[in-house]
Order: sequence, then structure tokens, then C-alpha cells
Amino acid sequence: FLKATAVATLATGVSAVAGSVKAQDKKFTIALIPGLTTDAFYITMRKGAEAAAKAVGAELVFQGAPDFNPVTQVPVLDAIIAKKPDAILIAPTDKDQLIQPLKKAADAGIPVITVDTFIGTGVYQTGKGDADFPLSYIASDNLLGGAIAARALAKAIGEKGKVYVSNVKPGISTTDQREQGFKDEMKKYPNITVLETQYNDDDANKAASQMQAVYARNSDLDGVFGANLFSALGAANGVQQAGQTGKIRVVAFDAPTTIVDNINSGLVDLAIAQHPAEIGYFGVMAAYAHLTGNSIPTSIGTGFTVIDKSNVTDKNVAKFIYSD
Ligand code: T6T
Repeated sequence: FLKATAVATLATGVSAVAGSVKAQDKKFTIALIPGLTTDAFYITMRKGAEAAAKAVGAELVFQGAPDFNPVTQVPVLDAIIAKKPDAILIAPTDKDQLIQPLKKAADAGIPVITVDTFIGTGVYQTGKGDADFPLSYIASDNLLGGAIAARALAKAIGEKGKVYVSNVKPGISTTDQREQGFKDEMKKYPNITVLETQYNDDDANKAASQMQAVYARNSDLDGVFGANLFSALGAANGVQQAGQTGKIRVVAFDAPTTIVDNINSGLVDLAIAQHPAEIGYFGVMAAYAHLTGNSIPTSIGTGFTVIDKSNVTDKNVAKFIYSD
């Protein structure tokens, strides 16, 4: 009988000590649903999450859609909910469209933490509204990131001229805030005109052709802010294809490996690297803290590293370039 109990206890991963269950001995399963799977930003986030899962003996399940789209993300979320993980970390691909699908997880008793992006206003656990049920929001300060981009682009173009934002699509918390932070900061530069935003659906090729179209309409275009990885990559490619390297200045959000070449060649002035590994690491740690009965902050901010020609070879900077 004793033997059988021991086996059963081991199988569930829960150990009974003097009649009580030690929750910290349970092997928790934590799911991480990225915005999309084939994006160096989320690949790097996964690494941080895996490091934290290893540290606390949890299992990390990484499952996502191939594109940044609620239509493809929601079925992945539903499949994860059906498996009943102990917690869900998710980068919601739309502020509004993921509220109801995530509510299903919360109603099923699965704690939800959003990483990178948020739902609703991103202010959680207030008892207000229909989207405050996630326990925590772990991310970069995207308004600040947009302001940093504006200051850098303004400086690069001598504080005068025409610029535009290459962005993904409206409704994504991160990129909406970057654009807002950028435009608010640009109000401080009366001689800079911000042209209409170009939305590329997270497609770098589309961002490249849009760049050329904007330039065709505005031969005096001075700069572009690429508000995420594919927007920046595409806008930079567009500048190169138009033969305007160094003339139309590019400020990039995100730091895939290609950014190094682009900075060295002068195609991109500066890249704002987020710290996605930190987001993944703290995401898992927050989930684990909650699951073991500890309180967690309703928001955790992670940092940026601004990369340009002057520091791109510094190993303390280069370590923030994303993993492929
Ligand atoms: O910029 C990141 C992420 O922060 C954003 O929410 C979506 O785009 C990226 O994944 C980069 O492609």
C-alpha cells in the first residue's frame, strides 16, 4: 500500500509532507502564446521564458500562430485552454478582439498574464471594465520607446523636414503606443511634418513598397520610423531600393541580427532594442510566484538598449540583439 501511494504521489508531481501538499513541488505547466512564432522578438522572449522555467522546474509550452493576427491566434489560445495549463502568458494580437477569448481562460480558472501587448487599457486588477482580469502586464514602455525614436529621428534630420511612421495595423497596444509616443514628441519640433502613417500588416515587403510610394509622392522625404521589426526592416529596404541610403534616415524599433549590417552600412541610424528575454523570464517568474501563493505586481516594465554605430560592437550592447 505504501509503495502504491508513493508511486501515485510521484506521478502527480505533488508530495505530501506531514499530511499537507507542498505546492512548490508540483511541476507547473506554463503556456506562452507569442504574437507570432517566426519573429526574432518572440524567439528571444521564449529563451528567457525557458531559462526561468528551468530555474523553477516548470514546463514551458510555446505555441503560436505563423502570423500576427487574432484570427489565427484565437484558435491557438482555445487549444491551449483545452489542455488546462497552470497559467497562460500571451501577447494578445489585438487590444479588443482578445478580451472575450481570454475571458474564457480566466473563467476556466487559468491565470492569465499578458506579455509584450495588453488587452483593454492594460491597467489590470482594478475591478473596472471587462478587460482587467489578467494578473499582470509585462512589457517595454512603448510610449517612451516612441518618444525616444522621435528624438533620434529629429536629431538625424536636423530638426526639420518630412517623416512618417511605418506601422503594422491599428489595434495593437504596443505599436499604437509607439506611434502615439512618437507623434506626441514630434509636436516639440515645429519644423517637422509627420505624414500619414503607412500600415503594412506586419509584412516587410509591403513596408518597402509603401516607403517607395511615399517617396514618390514626397521627393523631399527626410525620415521614417519603423515601429516594429518588420516595419523597420521593410522601410529600410525601401530606402535602399530607392537609392536613398543615408539621405532618408531610418530609426528602427526592434533589433534583429540584420540590424547590425544596416547600422554599419548607414542605412539605419539607430535601433531601439527591447529586452524580450527579460519579458519572457519575468513572465514565467510572475506566473510561478502567483501559483505558489505569492502576490505579483500588476505591471512589470522591462528596459531598452539604444543601438547605433558608436556602440554596436560593444558586447554589453550587442547581447541585446535578438536571437534568430
Ligand atoms: O515589436 C515587437 C513586439 O513588441 C510587437 O508587439 C509586435 O512586433 C514585434 O514582435 C516585432 O516584430
